[in-house]
Formats: sequence, C-alpha cells, structure tokens
Amino acid sequence: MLAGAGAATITAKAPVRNKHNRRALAEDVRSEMRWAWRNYREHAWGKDQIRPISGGNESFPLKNHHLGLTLIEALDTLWIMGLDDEFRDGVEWIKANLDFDVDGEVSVFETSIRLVGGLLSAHHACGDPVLLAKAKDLADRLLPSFNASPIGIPHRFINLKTGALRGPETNPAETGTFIPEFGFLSRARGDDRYRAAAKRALVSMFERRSKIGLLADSIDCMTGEWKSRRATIGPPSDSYYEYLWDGWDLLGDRDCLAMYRTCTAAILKHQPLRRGGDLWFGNVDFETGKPLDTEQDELGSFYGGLLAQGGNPAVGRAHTRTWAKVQKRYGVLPESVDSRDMAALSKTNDLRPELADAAFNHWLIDGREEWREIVRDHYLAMKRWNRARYGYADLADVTSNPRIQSDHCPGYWWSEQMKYYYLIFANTPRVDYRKLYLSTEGNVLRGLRRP
Ligand code: DMJ
Repeated sequence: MLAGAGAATITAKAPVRNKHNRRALAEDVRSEMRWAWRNYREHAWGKDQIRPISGGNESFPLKNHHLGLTLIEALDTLWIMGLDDEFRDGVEWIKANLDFDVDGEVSVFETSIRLVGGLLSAHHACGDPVLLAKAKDLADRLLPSFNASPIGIPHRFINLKTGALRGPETNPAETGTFIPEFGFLSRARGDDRYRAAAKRALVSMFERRSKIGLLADSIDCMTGEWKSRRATIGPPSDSYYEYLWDGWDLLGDRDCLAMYRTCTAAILKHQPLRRGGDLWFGNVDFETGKPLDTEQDELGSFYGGLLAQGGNPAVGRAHTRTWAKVQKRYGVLPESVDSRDMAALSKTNDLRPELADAAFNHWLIDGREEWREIVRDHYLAMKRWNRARYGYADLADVTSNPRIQSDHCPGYWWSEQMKYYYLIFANTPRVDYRKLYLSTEGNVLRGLRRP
C-alpha cells in the first residue's frame, strides 16, 4: 500500500519551545494511541500483532499460538497516558486468558524483554498480584535455558512446555538482556534465582572479551567459543551494553557498573569513526580493532543516549546528532546506512524507536530543546508515512515517494516510541521523571506514580 494516501496529514511542525504546542503534540500522540488501540481491540483482540493494512493478525514470539503480545506491550503506555479503561480491559484479558503452558518454542530474549517486562511494568503501574504471578510463571519457563549451560549463557530458543532447547550459537544481546526484568522479579518475589542467572550470563560474556576489551557478536553458549570476529555496538550486541549500565542503574550492582566502564572504554578507544562533523561507531575486528565495514545499523542509534547516561554526554550527543542528520535526509530512518555518505544500505523501516529513545534519554539528562525537536520530527514523519488503515505499519522502502508500507506492526511500537513521544511532551504527574527507569523495550520498572 502507498503511504500518505488516506492517512491523516500534518500541515505544520509545532515549535516545541511553546508549551501549548507541546501539549498539543502530547494530546495528538495520546489520541493516535487510543485510535490504534481501538483498531486492535476491534480487529485483533488477544492476538499478538495486528496487521495494520489488512486488519488481519500474526503471532509472535510463538509460531502458531497467540499470547496477546501487543496488549502486554501496550499496558504501561496506556496507563501513563491515563487511558485507564483501555488499561483495565487489557489487564482483564490477561487474567481471563493468558496461559503460557503451550507446546511451542520462543526466543528467550524476546520473550523476556517483551512479555516478562511488559507484565512487570503493568504490575508496577497497578500493583495487581496476578500480573506478577504471570511474569514469574513465564520466567520459570525461561530459566532452564540458563541452567543448561555450563557457562550460564542461555540457548536462544526454548519450548515453553517441555523446556526443549535450541540455538546454542548466540550473541551478546541474547546473552545479557535480562538483568532488570529478572532482578525486579527477584526483588518482588524474594527469590534471587532470576537475578543470579541473569548476572552470571552477563559476567560470563564479559570474561570472554578480547585482550583489547571487545566482544565479538557470535558465541557458542555451551563452550564459550567465539563464532565470529566482529565487534559492534549495533545488533546483535546492542542491549548487552545497555543492560550493563541498567544493572547498576536499576539494581545498584557495582560489578555491572565496572563492566560497563571497561566495555565502554574499549569501545571509545577502538570503534569511533569520525567523518567531517559526524561521529559513528564502526564494526571492527574484536581482537585487533581493524575496521571491517562501513555499515551503520539503525538499531545502533540508541547508543548516544546510553553514552550520555553512562557519563560520556559529549560523545553521546555527537553520535545522536549524526543520526538526526540521517533523519533529516530520509524523514523515516532506513534500517541501515553507509557511514561514508549516509546512503541507505537497507531501505526498509521496521517502525524503529531507537533514535527517539536516545533523544529522550539525552533530554532527561540535559533538558535541551534540540532533543524534543528530534523526537517531534520522528513522530511527525512516522505519522505521515507509517499510518495505515488499522494502525501503524513498517515501510518497505523509505526512499520511494510516496513511501511503500508493509502489513506489519511490531509489538515494541506500543511499548516504546509512543511512550517516549508522550513522556517528552506531556509532563505527566503519573511519572517521576527523576526516578524513571525504562528497559530496553521501554517498559517502566521504576518511577510510576499512582494517582
Ligand atoms: C526492541 O525490541 C528493543 O529495543 C531491543 O533491544 C532491540 N530493538 C527493538 C526495537 O527496534
């Protein structure tokens, strides 16, 4: 389907300096969320993902069974926006229908960040014990993947019913993106097994870093043998670094802080790639630091915000501004670009939140208007090009005019960018912005204020 045709058009960009315009933007985001939710409610209720062009649906992370992924991802966003009837409706669905005892295989990483995290953030919002119990049930089904490995690194896939494992060849993100969710659960249940498993996996990966301090991006979880030579801050390593910092931020774990600092020092030494005024982080050989290619994945655009959180704000700002230039060129970001000239190497757009995530994190730290402007541009371009008949859609090509949409809306859309947009414009009393902790999936595990 061609985007733009039939979609609501934005006629002017609101200056974000002006309080009234910020309020209008926040209201607009909230009303888009409510509109998308109503479509989901009407056409795909309880399904994992709505197909935004046809109104059909598709399952994820199970192949042929739905777990209500979208509604679980959406819950804390609805709550923050004060869409309380919608929030309650979602919680009621979970209580009446959600059952993880399914003979099917899921990604351990995706299931934890989206479903365990979504249930925990909803529990943080309303305190309902059933949500915590469901999160525990699910985490119990994921835990054997950690325990099966002599080095504590989980397999990539597990069967929710039988515990059968698959995918010993894994990577930093799928090894180390567990500690906030599992740590939160351990605290809430008074049971340290979850946090300890997540921590062991983080440390086990860290101990395998090269002499120059870098991690490659593929490893055998049973032997600890590296299966690649490529070090990257993009996928499939990205959130490993994020969760080193988060282990410190959310749980006060000093080992995580020390590991974050060690990894960051190595990255800042070997991976920066300066071109004109731009700052990228190159993909390099993990033992020699030799550059491997010039591709920059959009998923890596979160990294500037993380650097700012971790105490390197100037470098972080330079990287986020570089990605903001890519946004200026394309409107909606392509999945990857060439660092030499910003040419799109992969022209699709999977409704990604990372640049808005980074800008939001910068704004929480220094309050500069430029971050709100980047987020506003991100939102308006998405509204212009990704809005389809029943919701928001991926783009098949960000360089065509008009853009071409694909019939897919990822679950993280409900949990991530809609939340960042709203929070940066709304100044809602439901959130303590100084305490706010957001997981890699945008789930709030600290800082919600009940009215
Ligand atoms: C999200 O599921 C999470 O942010 C994850 O860490 C990687 N990126 C996707 C969204 O692009």
